[in-house]
Amino acid sequence: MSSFPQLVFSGVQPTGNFHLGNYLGALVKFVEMQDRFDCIYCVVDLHAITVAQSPIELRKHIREVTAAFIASGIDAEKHIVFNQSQVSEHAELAWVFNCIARLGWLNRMTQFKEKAGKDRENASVGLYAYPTLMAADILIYRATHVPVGEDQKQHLELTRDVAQKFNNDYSQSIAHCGFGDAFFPLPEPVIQGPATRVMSLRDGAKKMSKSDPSDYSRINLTDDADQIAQKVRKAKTDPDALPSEIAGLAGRPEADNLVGIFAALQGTSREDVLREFGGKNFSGFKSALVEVAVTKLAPVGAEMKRLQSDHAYIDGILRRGAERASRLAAKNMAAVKDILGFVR
Ligand code: AQP
Repeated sequence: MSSFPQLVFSGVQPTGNFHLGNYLGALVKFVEMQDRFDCIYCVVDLHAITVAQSPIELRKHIREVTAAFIASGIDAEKHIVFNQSQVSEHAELAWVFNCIARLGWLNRMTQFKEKAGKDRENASVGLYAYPTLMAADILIYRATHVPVGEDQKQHLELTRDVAQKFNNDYSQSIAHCGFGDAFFPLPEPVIQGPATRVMSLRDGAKKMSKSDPSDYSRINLTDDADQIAQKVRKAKTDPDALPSEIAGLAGRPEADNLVGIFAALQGTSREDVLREFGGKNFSGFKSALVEVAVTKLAPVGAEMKRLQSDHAYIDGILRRGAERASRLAAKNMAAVKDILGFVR
């Protein structure tokens, strides 16, 4: 298959309660990858409206996520940071992909089943078609690498299926238009590290999530030192001491989760954490976890709060990023139209 220049794309929804799972599962990797790749990081506001949003809150959350990107260390001069709705080619390519993807593929998506719940008939068409828009977000830039949390793995597989089917269905036209044997790369998910699936602090079987009604289930990036300390101290655990080996975490989801969070925040492995805390009880471990969490997160949260109130600064980043993204997206969309046989 043709080779493609390496390019990173990922997105975060502006749906409020930006939490530790989003930070460790996505943002930390966004920052790491920016030294090695050209990167495009997107605030995916079109995805946010697949469920009801208040316009005032949505505007606030778009700025909040952008501020989180910058406060975490993403360089918006070197890389591209923008919000999805400012680049119309995302929605345009999503329509093309709605005509490529099969109903059977979308029917298998577990995120739709979870989010639609029992009231499936009342879910929006947008929520159902979410994965084809996500495929368009990535493929409109012909991106090759996508850093995400574990929960997005299935959507990434669908993105690869869409790219592969487009390349197959239009192979002759792709060659005729001068793009060799494939127009779209098959993007690689980048799901690595000790915290690819951070769990709720109240229930080790549930993912830490923005929409959990209990604020004690998650650490928000904007929580101050006291709130972080309270949430860690109240986090659910079991009565046993911490094990010295990874195998000892089996069947102990809450302990496993806190060890993973500690390792990710400290930049070490779970093995190292257990080497230090194996045999000790949770109260000492939680105190150490509070210390590392406050040291790591409180400065990011404070900077995020400062930046998000500077609307002119944040909106300027998004506008300039959108101009740069639009140039890339327009070129690729024009090629897709030629491949499909549209007259332009
Ligand atoms: N708990 C998590 N652990 C690790 N990574 C996670 N991500 C989300 N939750 C966790 C990753 O964060 C990135 C941005 O996610 P998103 O904004 O697309 O939202 P989401 O996955 O819908 O986030 P939530 O918290 O799970 O929201 P709700 O409650 O609405 O379902 C993605 O890379 C995601 O993998």
